[in-house]
Amino acid sequence: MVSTIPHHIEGKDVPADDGRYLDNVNPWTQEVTATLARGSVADVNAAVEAARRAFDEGPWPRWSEAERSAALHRLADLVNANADVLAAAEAGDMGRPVQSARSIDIPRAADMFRFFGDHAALATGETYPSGADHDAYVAYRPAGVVAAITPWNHPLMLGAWKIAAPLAWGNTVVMKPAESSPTSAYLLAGLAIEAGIPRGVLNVVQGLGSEAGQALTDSAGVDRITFTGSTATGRRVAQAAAGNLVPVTLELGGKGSSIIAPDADIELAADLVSRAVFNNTGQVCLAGTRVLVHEDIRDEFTSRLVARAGAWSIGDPFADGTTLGPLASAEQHRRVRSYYDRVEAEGGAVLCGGPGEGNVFAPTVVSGIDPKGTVAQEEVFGPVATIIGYEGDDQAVTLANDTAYGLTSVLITDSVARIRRMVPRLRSGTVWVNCYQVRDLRAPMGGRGASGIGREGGTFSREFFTEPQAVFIA
Ligand code: TXE
Repeated sequence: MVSTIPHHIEGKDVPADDGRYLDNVNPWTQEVTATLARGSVADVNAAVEAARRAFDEGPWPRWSEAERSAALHRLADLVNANADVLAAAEAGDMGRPVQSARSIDIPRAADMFRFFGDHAALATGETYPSGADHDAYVAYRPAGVVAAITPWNHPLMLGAWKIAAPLAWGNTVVMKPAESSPTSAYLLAGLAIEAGIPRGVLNVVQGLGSEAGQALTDSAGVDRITFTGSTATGRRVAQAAAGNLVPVTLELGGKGSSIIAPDADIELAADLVSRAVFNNTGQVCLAGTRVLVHEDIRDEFTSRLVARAGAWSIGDPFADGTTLGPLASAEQHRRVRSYYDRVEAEGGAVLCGGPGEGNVFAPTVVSGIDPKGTVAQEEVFGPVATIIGYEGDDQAVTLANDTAYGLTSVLITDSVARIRRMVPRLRSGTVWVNCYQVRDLRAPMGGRGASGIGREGGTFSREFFTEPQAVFIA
């Protein structure tokens, strides 16, 4: 595995311009496993200029959609062929169990390159019959240089999600992975070259958000910004984008509700909630952590959820059989711990779980918490389920909508009437009924309120990463 992680600019490994490096820490062993380039303004400018040259002068935007799609399929093949090393990168950087990365994150990342390549190659546009005198149609021109800023919770999978669509539509990209998960993006950039994607099309700058990330979003050479991360940083990114009048999509935090109706299949509900809240040690923006349970079934549901919480196998992300790793960093552990420490003051009782050694945090079930308190309102981003009882559908909807966020909701019920009545009233970008985390790359992904601005996926990505041009021919 790499011991120094450089930038990747114009197809080459590039050291930090000013020679400064950051430590990459394994969250399980808490040892420094590598150093990474601490990107400066000069590094960011070099990457943006390389992307600009590749866009203005290189072949990529001029290839047909089918040629680009073929290249993205080759990249997908290489991602799958290198699944072991990529999964090890995620495990070492942020503690994702290597088995989960190997079986879920890496193949999903590969699928994204295939899907968006095909989607662009198969897309059609509208024509506008305008009498005998003119032909008119819309063409989707690539927007230019795309800045993609990615988080650390599923580094490769969310990285692929941010870059596959802009690449498919003929843009060039400068990617800034999170400072705590630099490795998989660096490896991916090398695989892109191997796949025959021209130099300068996919550049990766490493470094801190406040330095490299800020410089990238401030850059006047960028035409689009796509960001996934926290709401606080999203606001800063939006301000930088406003300065240059650059379109931006923000996929920010979430505080999703899982509503368990009185007619729900309780076994299914406990299973879905356990996965929705504890998977990836709770570091998932889509997690349905506000568990709203009808009072009639609350006790039974709670005891089944507690049983499931204890069934996860926490351990070394590299070990066979580990289903949950540690939290991704000591900082993340401190943050989750600070919410955990407030549970009692906010009226709640911890039924199971809590902090363990090092960065370990065991699946935690909390009951009786004040729905207006910080633990029930702010994104904990750790494996903490808060159970809140309710008595009627209206109250459930009110509670579900009573947060600043609006990313996802889960509804578990056997009643079609209830589904039809409640779903339209849920203020969230995605609603899963009797399921969780079903993704379809054609569907819009994004949130309302503090969960962000804009949608990506299928044609939604096309609208964002292209400049639609209306053409009238006499
Ligand atoms: O996120 P940041 P942090 C939430 C989650 C978590 C909290 C803090 O609640 O506990 O955010 O995580 C880059 N200009 N989510 O502090 O800072 C940064 O380098 C440009 C939810 O790690 O938002 C990284 O690449 N970029 C979320 C990326 O932004 C900047 C995933 C995300 O980091 C920047 C992550 C700046 N000024 C955290 N500052 C989700 N939606 O899944 C930082 N960055």
